[in-house]
Amino acid sequence: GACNNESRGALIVLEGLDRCGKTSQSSRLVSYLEGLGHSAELWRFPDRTTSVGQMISAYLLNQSELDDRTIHLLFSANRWEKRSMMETKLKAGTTLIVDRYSYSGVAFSSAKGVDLEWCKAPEIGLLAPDLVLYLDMPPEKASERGGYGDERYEHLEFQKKVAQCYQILCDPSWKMVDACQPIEDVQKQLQKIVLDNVLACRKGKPLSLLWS
Ligand code: Z5A
Repeated sequence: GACNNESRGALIVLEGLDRCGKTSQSSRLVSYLEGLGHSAELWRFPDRTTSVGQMISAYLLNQSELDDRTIHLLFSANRWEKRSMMETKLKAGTTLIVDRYSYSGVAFSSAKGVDLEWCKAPEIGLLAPDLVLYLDMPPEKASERGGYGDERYEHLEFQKKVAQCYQILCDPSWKMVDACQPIEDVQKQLQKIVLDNVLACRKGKPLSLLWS
């Protein structure tokens, strides 16, 4: 109802290449918001704790092989299985800081050559983020950071393709932040953008749906 909507939380998504700092920045943002007295939670996709998430995790760890479209739909299903909880939390006033979302889904699958519109289709009807923060970093730099592990997509050549797909996907509403800066400088820039957005959502900005 109107009353709930007036105090809803914000749906804030962090996107970017592997190693750009999403995880570090997301957890700092949650602490920052909690420090200001806002209710906030850290979410991440894939959520490897569900049964769908365990299939995704095995695939990423190269423990299973799946057709490109099959794994794409599993990543999407992993968001769908969390959708109602997401809406409940937002309407109860909790801001969700989400480490990767539908944009990762589309960028990574289309980087393999799967048609972009086909990739977007199963995401239609999920909650649209109020804010997308893109941690911008050249793939070469990201690959130097802490080194890649053994997961499936952690290769420079593939990350370059993913970066190109993100460029196709991004729209003018995305906030691009230079992720090559020191961790505290990136955090300061994110904090200001995030706080403005949280306050706008509290004032009654309506929730909307992907893909619009
Ligand atoms: N994927 C998909 O295909 N489809 C989908 O729908 C979704 C995902 C949702 C798993 O994601 C893979 O799934 C991912 C996309 C695909 N594959 N790839 N690549 P994940 O979330 O589990 O993995 P990740 O996103 O690649 O996480 P990550 O490697 O942990 O990266 P990060 O979270 O962006 O970075 P970080 O852990 O915060 O930082 C990395 C290191 O850099 C660490 O040592 C930090 O201390 C350091 N760091 C961070 N910031 C800085 C700054 N500013 N300066 C210096 N050093 C820094």
